[in-house]
Amino acid sequence: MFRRLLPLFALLLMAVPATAQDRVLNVYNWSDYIDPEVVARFTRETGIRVRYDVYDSLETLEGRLSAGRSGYDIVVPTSEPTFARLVRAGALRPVDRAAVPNWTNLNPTLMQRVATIDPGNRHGAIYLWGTVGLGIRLDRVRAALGDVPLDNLDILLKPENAARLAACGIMLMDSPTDVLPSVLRWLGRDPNSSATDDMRAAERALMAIRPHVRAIIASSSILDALATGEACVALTYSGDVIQAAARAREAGRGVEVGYVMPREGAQLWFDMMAIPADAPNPEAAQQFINFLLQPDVMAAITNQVRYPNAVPASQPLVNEAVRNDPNVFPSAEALSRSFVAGTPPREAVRLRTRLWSRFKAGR
Ligand code: N2P
Repeated sequence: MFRRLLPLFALLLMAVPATAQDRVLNVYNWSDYIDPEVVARFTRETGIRVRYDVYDSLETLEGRLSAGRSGYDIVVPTSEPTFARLVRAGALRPVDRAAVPNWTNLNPTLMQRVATIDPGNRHGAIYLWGTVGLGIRLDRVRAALGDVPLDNLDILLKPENAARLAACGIMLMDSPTDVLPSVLRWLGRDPNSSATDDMRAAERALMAIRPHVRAIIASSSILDALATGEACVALTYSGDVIQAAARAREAGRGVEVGYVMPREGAQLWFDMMAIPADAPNPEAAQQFINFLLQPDVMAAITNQVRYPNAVPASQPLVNEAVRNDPNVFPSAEALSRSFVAGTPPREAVRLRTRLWSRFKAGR
């Protein structure tokens, strides 16, 4: 009897997926940075379950990854500084292009830009990109500041403006990595400088507005505060502001949010899909990257989170309102004034972190 059943057992074993772990993909991505339906579709099509965790600053991501053994299969660091550091440290696994045929959908010009820190684009593909700027409550800022141009960081960084807007609610995302370059640029200095003199100037500028700042908080909380109207002026990521504006409109409570891409030159960033060297399930990670690089999938993501992607064939599938929004897709002219942050050396990072602690503490 047992003998006769053996072949049946063998068949049953073959039908069951190799191991439970093979069927789970561990993703660590930014908050509010994907269309949840896309993740559900990946599971439907592949049978791979997705465990999805989020972070909302590069500092948090780096802290989590620097310990090693994060257990993640997919991470989404910004090209500089985080992705660059991970590549240099050998902490990422080269992507097997044969397993990612949709790689050819990527915009070669954009990929060329990130090849400077990842020669040959071996370790990552651009997921989404965007700028750093201000989310503002248009009517309130207009009322407080009068008829001044609302297209640059003077709104936030000129102490007399900050004083007028204090009651209305000023916030900054809690990330020296993604805030200091814009402050330096506004000061007319090199956004990537670590020179003592430049650091002092940035600290003076931040300290001068500190009494007027209501909160220095995670970018995800800034998104919420903009959507509810609790923040009147907030320095954060472009698409987060545009998502907040949409949420505010839907809520119908008269909160009107606009995005300001700094005229003096906005910080431009690229977020990379990458696989940690010790990922438990690199095959599933590659399947996920390949899945995301489909034009219709990327269009769904851009439509949901209001960040541009790097798959040109997705463009016709992006909603017209999103496609024509110059805050989502900056003009060539705005891009020509933008800058990309670099990768400061370790000692400079320490200086910046200390500066930031003093700024947060207000002394
Ligand atoms: C999404 C944050 C955008 C990523 N909430 C910034 N690189």
